[in-house]
Amino acid sequence: MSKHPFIPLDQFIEYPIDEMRRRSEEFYNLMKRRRTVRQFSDRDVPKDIIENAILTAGSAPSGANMQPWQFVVVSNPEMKRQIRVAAEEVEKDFYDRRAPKYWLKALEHLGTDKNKEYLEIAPYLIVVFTQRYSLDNQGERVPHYYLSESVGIATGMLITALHNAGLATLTHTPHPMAFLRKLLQRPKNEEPYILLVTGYPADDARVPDIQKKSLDEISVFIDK
Ligand code: IYR
Repeated sequence: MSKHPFIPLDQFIEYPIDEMRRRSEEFYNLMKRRRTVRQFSDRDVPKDIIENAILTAGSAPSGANMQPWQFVVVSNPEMKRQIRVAAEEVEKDFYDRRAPKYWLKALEHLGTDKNKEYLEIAPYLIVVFTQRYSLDNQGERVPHYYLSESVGIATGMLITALHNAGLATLTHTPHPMAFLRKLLQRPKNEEPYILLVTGYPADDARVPDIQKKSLDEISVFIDK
């Protein structure tokens, strides 16, 4: 017998075609309502909803099932303040000096700037870290594989789960992000990947009038 046991796939559900179609439409209709927001309410969100979303993210496929991610959930006001201060420092440098003109031009219609007030206002900041390796029982390094693919998939599932629960998110990628590892005291095998600002949108939140590409633009089908 193999020393790696396999079990039956008894959790797969096959739906009748009509139901598949209905589910695919309903899910699309749900997901296309997701918008990135930059104005958050300070209303609290029950922690167990965040926990369920993280469990969903943690169910993502990953290279060799190494699950090379760590989610640091910050609701502590002082830590949020410190993250805001540090993020605004790097963003100020980005907007005032580092960013080439064409990049700033590409961002213009989104209304972004160096002010990151929402990092203090939103009830949760979920900081996603990649883990480059883990340590086995002997303290030996176990390499992880396909980090950005794995953590990217998990982050997509996290955003989806939070939206499905009725929460808004903003994917924030301050650059450079090393300050997050320091502030959150993460070990040296971890690197910040993305920060998800999470909560309810502000009552008067406004979003840019932007469109998604059509199916024709984003796909090609090589038919039978
Ligand atoms: N990280 C900066 C700039 C920024 C860059 C891109 I590309 C965006 O889609 C949005 C923002 C910021 O957070 O403002």
